[in-house]
Amino acid sequence: MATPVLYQIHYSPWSEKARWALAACAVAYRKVEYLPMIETPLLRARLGRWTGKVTVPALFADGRAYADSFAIAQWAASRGGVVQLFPADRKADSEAWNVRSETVLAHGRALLTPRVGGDPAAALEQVPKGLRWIGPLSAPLVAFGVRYLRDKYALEAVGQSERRAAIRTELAALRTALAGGDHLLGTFTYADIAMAVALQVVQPVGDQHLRLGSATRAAWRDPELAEEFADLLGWRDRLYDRFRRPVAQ
Ligand SMILES: N[C@@H](CCC(=O)N[C@@H](CS)C(=O)NCC(=O)O)C(=O)O
Repeated sequence: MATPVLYQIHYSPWSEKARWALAACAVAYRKVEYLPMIETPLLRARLGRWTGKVTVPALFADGRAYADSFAIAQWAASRGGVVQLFPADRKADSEAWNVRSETVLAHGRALLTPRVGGDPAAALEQVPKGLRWIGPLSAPLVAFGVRYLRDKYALEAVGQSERRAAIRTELAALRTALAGGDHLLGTFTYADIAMAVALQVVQPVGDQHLRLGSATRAAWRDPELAEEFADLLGWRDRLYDRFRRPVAQ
């Protein structure tokens, strides 16, 4: 079998959900870092999708494309491995936790994008290393990127306090379901991965697990939510330390 190829954005939580699932199932793959906006036509061509939204992660494996983190995780699980990421009798629960994860991430993206764009140091860190030579053109490029995300994901359609309230609802459900325990479905599963990674938009996990520029790291933290959900951040950190292993490539 040809090596699967994962188009990803290294700092994006959606890509991290896919990478964690692939690693948990010990699937080896090659990563391709995707440049939003600039490489959209390339990704469209590879996916054969000329209309509608295209996003990463996208995995190309077995002659097929899996263009969503959840589909990628399910494909990884179908490859076998020692952990059972999707217990057969908990299908609806796995799906429901992924929906909660997507809700947190979507609202989180809308909260953090203006923080990143509004901080010159964080904005500069968004420019890929290979493009840093553009120097003073970085600021307008990042401002363009923020507008692109604002329009593509309707970031201003809902107010900030409503977004925080929506995140609170999901995280309160997580707290209740965990009830001080380690796992949502009894053992380590994709439900844990989905919710642990969603907490990235509350406060990023440590650099040993996901490297971020220091200004980016600060901008991704939502002080209000981080304080309120410190217990869940502790759960997330423990889960990472125990279960997030890099895959041999
Ligand atoms: N539901 C999708 C969402 C993926 C998503 O929103 N990806 C964003 C990550 S920041 C993306 O591709 N952004 C770059 C772009 O939109 O061009 C998944 O789970 O894979």
